[in-house]
Amino acid sequence: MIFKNLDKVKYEGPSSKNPLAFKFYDADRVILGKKMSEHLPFALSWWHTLGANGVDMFGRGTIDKNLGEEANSMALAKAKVDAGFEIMNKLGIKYFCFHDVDLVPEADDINVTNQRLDEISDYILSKMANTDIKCLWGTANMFSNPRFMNGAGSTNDADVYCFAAAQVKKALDITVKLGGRGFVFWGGREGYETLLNTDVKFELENIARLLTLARDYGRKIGFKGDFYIEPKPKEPMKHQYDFDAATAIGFLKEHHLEKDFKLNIEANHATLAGHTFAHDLRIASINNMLGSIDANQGDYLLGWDTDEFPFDVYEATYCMLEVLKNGGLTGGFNFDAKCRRPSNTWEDVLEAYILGMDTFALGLIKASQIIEDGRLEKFIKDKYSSFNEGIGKKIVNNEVSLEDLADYACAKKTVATPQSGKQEHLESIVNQILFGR
Ligand code: XUL
Ligand code: CO
Repeated sequence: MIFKNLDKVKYEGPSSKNPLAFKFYDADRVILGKKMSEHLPFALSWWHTLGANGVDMFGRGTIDKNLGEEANSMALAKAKVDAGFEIMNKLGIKYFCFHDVDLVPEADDINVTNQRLDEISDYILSKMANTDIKCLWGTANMFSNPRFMNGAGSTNDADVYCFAAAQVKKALDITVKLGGRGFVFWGGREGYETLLNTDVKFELENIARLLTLARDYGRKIGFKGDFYIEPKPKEPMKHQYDFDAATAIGFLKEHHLEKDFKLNIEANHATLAGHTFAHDLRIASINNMLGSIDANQGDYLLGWDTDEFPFDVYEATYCMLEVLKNGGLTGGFNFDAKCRRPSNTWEDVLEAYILGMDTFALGLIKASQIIEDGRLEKFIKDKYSSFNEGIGKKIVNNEVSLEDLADYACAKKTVATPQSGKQEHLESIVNQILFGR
């Protein structure tokens, strides 16, 4: 056990000074007719929480996460399961997400890795049996092993393509075995550095083939959940094919995958693409493809994926506004986030989760207040009201030709500038709701 003296992290309210208590996340509190815990199906990320040890390009790890076991051993893999379930139980987190090779050490022979995956998934199932903890999603790591240096679905090497397929097959088997809600494809190596050595059209078609084969296999073995693409514009590659939500949606529609696939939107990926987090959520949502969220945040001064635990309440509020308007998520909120390198204790990990969960609880509370207040929604509705009658109504009903519109404009001779966009007025309402109550 990691936290011997801690039973459960409890809700103590905004004035509590206990670092190991929730200040805002009150699982049973009802917001807009649903419990907070139902609005916010939080998930633990196996890789950051049980794997990441603070290593960066310039230095070794700062926290020992070997839990008293030998590195790269099955004993450590099992100890991680115990630690993961302890952390989830203590925080009241009901879901977890994993890559295949987060769960077990990868062997040279893929058959040995697969046996290890069978063994560890049996162990995870036995742990799940005594709890209400479930799997949010699984994925195949097709970016760490050197064989994927030229891509996985986009590789030039047909044998490597088969290894990608074998990993996807096994990761799907394990995800289905653990009852996962979803299955993620994050194309970390699906991209390129230079056109001088790349056939972009061929690579995109081969990626689509792999996704189609995965979809067909998943449905064949009874996977009922959603497949997800997780867009990211760059890092590790210079150009990544799943640049952002709009690009991934276009790709999925082109290859007739939009019924089986949704998107897993990550905050820090959206901002790397030059968007706000809320923008990518909105684009996914209006296409009925907002499936799940990787809840983290980036740093405005750094141009890479810092995967910080979210503390920005504005961002969380705008995120939850999109989620509420979307009618919730079929997936959940996975903290694809890690502690800063100098935060090098298990207690820091626990506090980081408390921070993230409290931030999203605040986001939910404030987004629900914005909806109940109604001023923002009314403003937007009124803004487009010229399309409710007259020529506007005819336009949205597709009853007019371009000549009709030109005749209308010429008959009017001139037009006044439209009404004010009132951005500052609206921002002031948001601040009033965030801080005035
Ligand atoms: C990488 C990233 C991944 C995916 C799953 O930036 O976000 O951890 O979430 O492969
Ligand atoms: Co992610």
